[in-house]
Amino acid sequence: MGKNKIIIHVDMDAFYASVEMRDNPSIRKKPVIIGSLPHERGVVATCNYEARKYGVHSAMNIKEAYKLCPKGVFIHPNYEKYKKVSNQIHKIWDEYAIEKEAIALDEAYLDITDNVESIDEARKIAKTIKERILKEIGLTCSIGLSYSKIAAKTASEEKKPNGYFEILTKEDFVNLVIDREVDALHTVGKKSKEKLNENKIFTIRDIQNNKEKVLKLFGKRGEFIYDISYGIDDRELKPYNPENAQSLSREVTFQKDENDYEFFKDILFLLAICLENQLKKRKLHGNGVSLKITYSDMKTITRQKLSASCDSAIEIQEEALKLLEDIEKRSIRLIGTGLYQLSTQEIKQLSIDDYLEKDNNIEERTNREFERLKEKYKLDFKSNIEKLYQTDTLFKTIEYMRKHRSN
Ligand code: TTP
Ligand code: MG
Repeated sequence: MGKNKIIIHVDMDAFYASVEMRDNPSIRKKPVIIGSLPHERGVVATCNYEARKYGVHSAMNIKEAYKLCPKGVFIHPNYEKYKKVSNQIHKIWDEYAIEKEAIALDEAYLDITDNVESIDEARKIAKTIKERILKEIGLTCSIGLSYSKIAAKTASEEKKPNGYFEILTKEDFVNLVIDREVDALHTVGKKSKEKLNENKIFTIRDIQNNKEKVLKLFGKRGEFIYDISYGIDDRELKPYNPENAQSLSREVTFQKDENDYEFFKDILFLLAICLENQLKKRKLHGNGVSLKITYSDMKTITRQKLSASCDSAIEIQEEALKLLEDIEKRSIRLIGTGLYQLSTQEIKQLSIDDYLEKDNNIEERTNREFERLKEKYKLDFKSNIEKLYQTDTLFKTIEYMRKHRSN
């Protein structure tokens, strides 16, 4: 108590792209786009700053990226490699942080309050972290030094790439952002921005001057938005708990080999329902989905994919289906899906909007899927969901489905 917090937010620059550039000097000066290849379906995971000059950005359709930047070097992501690099980076961060909240492979908050006697010492730590990451790992990052999470994140973005910026007081935070648009606050996403704009609240100053309106529009969350507009943010870091660093998976071996890939979609949903249940019980988030297949000839393959959203059955199913799409299509004796990189927080920092939007959507999509299955198998999965959590019942149900499917 009493002592102000000192928090560092650190975020690697164009992370996946930078790793590829580091490992291949011939592409360093070119626009580099990580994601699908131009002739494939898919999106941009990230791109380097050269490619950003052409307007390319994360989550953009790959065809559009190609149109904007046909000379770009398009590369498939190599998650295993990024994970390894991420581990090295996190090790360096761990040496300085009393508490660390890992947000993503390439991003974290470090609480260094009890590690330093003065801001000067904090500055030295920030500088050392930047230097060590460059020297030992060969990558650049951007660092924000501040008194709170929100201001530290704002600071680290301020001078990106290879940036360093400090926001040491609430007043400095307010002075910096007050005339920016409302979504400069890292809790106001697209939807909230629209809602605020519809109510003639455009800037952070407008939030400050319209407390009543903001509270009316957003309820309890409005208080948070209002406080944040004054730089007030007392949120603690949520440290990673290594006890939870495990994975979960469910699989089923069919009584007879199967070649019906539509049927696998249904099975993946049921397996995902069990995973969702386990996840909720343990209050965890999954940050990656895996798929395991054993073909009739006993050849087994596993595929995995990091994903920002895989906490609900429907999301797990969707991610697993994407993995299924890319494998060799032949007869299968076992199918399984799993979650890995379990953590007490989600890997990507979603705005509250994203959460709301996601949640609405998820319920709807989940219900639609239950309806579809009910229609197809004449079974009410939704009302009997508890029973499906029991492996025995699950397997029996799947066998029943195998015999009674109608297409
Ligand atoms: P970010 O830190 O958001 O992006 P970045 O590191 O590539 O670029 P910068 O921070 O300099 O703006 O995300 C980290 C990695 O996460 C990114 O390299 C790729 C991955 N990612 C996706 O796969 N999809 C996405 O939509 C986003 C935003 C990131
Ligand atoms: Mg980054």
